[in-house]
Amino acid sequence: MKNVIYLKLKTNKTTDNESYTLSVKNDQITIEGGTAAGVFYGTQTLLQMLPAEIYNKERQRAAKWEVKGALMEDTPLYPWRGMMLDVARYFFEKDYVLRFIDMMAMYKMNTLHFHVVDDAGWRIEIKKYPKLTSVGAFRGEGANRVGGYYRQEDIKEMVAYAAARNVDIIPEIELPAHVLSAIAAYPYLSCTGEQYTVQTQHSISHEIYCVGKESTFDFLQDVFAETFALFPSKYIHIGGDEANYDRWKACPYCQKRKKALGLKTEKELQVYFNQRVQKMVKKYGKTIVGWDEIIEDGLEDKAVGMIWHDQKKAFKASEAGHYSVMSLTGYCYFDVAESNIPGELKAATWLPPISLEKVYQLNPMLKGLDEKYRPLILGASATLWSDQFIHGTVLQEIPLLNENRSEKYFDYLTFPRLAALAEVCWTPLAKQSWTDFEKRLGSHYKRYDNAGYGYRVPQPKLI
Ligand code: TNX
Repeated sequence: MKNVIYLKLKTNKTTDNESYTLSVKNDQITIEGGTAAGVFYGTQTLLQMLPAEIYNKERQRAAKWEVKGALMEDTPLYPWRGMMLDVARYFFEKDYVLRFIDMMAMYKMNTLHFHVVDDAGWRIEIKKYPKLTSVGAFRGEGANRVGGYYRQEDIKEMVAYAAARNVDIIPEIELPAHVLSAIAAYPYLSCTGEQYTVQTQHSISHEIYCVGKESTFDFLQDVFAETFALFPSKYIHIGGDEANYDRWKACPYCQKRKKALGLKTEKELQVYFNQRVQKMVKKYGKTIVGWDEIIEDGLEDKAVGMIWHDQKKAFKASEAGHYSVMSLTGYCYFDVAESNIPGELKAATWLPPISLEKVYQLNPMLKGLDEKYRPLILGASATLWSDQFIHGTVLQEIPLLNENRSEKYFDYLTFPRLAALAEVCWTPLAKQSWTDFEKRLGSHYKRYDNAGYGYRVPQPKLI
């Protein structure tokens, strides 16, 4: 047949099922993938070869649908190409999440880490614990009350939408810290049992789940059961970061537990907590993912550490046989400003700028890491934290946001840094080139313009 586009599954399957071949001839285009994912990635490449206007629903009809002849074989360098969206601190409506999935799919990113629990908000409906959302999803009083959550139906829609674009959504059910929203809803989950309110300012609450009471584990068991019915991912992110042990130290239940287990430190208690959760979710066939705090000490089964503190954590994780995903604060924190040029839009200010070029310099296979650990390095994941958006301080500073277009600002933080991250995760090292990437940036901007995405044009360097 002439003038057709063939989408095919390879008959002789390769081991890498995300790969594809694409051939463009005079009268026929063929995309062949090891799996549907491979075919999908081939179509994304084809879209990029067409004029940028095709990304715009109104302009696409008038565009000249012409593609240059081509023959290519393409395979991703890493299997985990991710982005984290912090919907807990700033509630992103479902439509933005769907749009964000589109933004990822355009770049063949396949993992959305969904930060749905934090001190400032609990975002997913759990039917057995309705207060998690009726109380935990909202903060502030009267006219200042803000928030929102996703009903289970919304989650199903997002998961299906993502799956159709080969994006796996991994929910993060934070524990034991960053959970004031849950504690405000069900005070018995904390050590003191006192009534708290959902966090309205950014700081990390000292209230954490009580590790001494069995009721904490019963609660988590129920939450996981409902969560797993919604998210088919083989992974569950359990947070594990930044636990302050003040409450455990003063809690008779926690101290009794510590003594009974013969543990010396509260840190060991957290390891015990993680181990119990790991066992709990294993029954559902899930592998735990956590911030690098969780992979430091003896977990029974393999886990995935999201390396954020520093590279040494990845070395430790690898030596212990755990997997690593790079979310390093020096490369992957997209809430951080891109330069220190006066007037630069900023979200998080606790870290030095992360320029586009810096993102491009990330190599998940860290320098000095023994080659034998390569299979344990799964890839990279950038974070879009929203803690600075809690009280509108950043909102007022940034003109884009004054028009109540905060989502555009998140686009601005994401693009084109996401393009750099995608290339770092996908393209063979020998073919990565910053100067070449820079030259191609213009074509990315045209696509953003047409798709209606916000983005930041890198500024000249300050001398
Ligand atoms: C650190 S990275 C955090 C988050 C903040 C972020 C702000 C990590 C595991 N925790 O709670 O939102 O910095 O950049």
